[in-house]
Amino acid sequence: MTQPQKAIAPKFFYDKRGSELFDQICEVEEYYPTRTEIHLLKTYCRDIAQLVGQDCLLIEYGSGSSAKVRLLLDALPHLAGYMPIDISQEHMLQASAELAQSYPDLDVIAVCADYTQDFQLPPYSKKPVNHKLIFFPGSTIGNLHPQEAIHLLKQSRRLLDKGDSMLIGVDLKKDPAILNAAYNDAQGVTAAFNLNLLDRINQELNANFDLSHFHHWAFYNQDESRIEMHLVSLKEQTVIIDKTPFHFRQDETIHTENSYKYSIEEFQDMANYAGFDAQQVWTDADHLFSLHYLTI
Ligand code: AVI
Repeated sequence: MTQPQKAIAPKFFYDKRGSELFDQICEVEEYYPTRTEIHLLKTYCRDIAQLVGQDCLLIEYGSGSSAKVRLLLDALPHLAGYMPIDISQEHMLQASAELAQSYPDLDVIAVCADYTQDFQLPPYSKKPVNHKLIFFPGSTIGNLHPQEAIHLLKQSRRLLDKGDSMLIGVDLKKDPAILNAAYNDAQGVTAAFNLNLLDRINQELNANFDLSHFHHWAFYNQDESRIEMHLVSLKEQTVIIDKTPFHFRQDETIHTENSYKYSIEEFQDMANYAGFDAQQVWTDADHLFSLHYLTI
């Protein structure tokens, strides 16, 4: 907030209310990524199962995508275990407990870690593991700058052995009108999700943001191949955060999120650069979203 371009990292969106609003975004008509990725998983889970084979340890980055991981859990034969990795312990333990109820024979090993930072997998020896598969759905990789995305891929590669793989959802470049609509839904759910950040700062950092004096703004930045989300100050104002005043000019913004979009080739090049082989890619008929199967 002290930089010339005020900015807040998008990971701060996801408090309880923010996570609920994100779940609602996934349901709105204009936000195609979730339903398209689910469609791809449903259509190709048998192909994925064949590539992975038996006794797989399924590692998931994040644990919020229970509907998606269930499709894999149902399709993969004789799983060695399921290891969700999430920074939010509370969220992960709840999601893991629900999965353990639905899959009583499944060995669930919940790991509390930040998968964007360097970390090690805990030793796992309960059942023989023939293959490790990292599942990273939702195009969450798009919320990282491309340099950070490469770093995450390299870090993921270090967790794997020869023959192991990564299944990753990546949102595709497309008509900017479709992208702009997806981040400006008519119901205003994305706007509420963006503005919730200010509510969170008010509550957690003793601040006095007036939400009616800020506006949600999302647009596709073609030069950078990314959706940018901002909160725009509708007037000149001063906001106090934990006793420190922050001045806003009229129309000054807080940059809250980038969501990078890639072509299939661009993402494959990035994966290659990070040491993966792009073995298989699936996309929908409208080329909205891609699911990449990478091996090492
Ligand atoms: C989580 N992430 C991939 C979403 C995206 O599309 O970048 C977050 C989001 N922001 C606004 N709508 C959805």
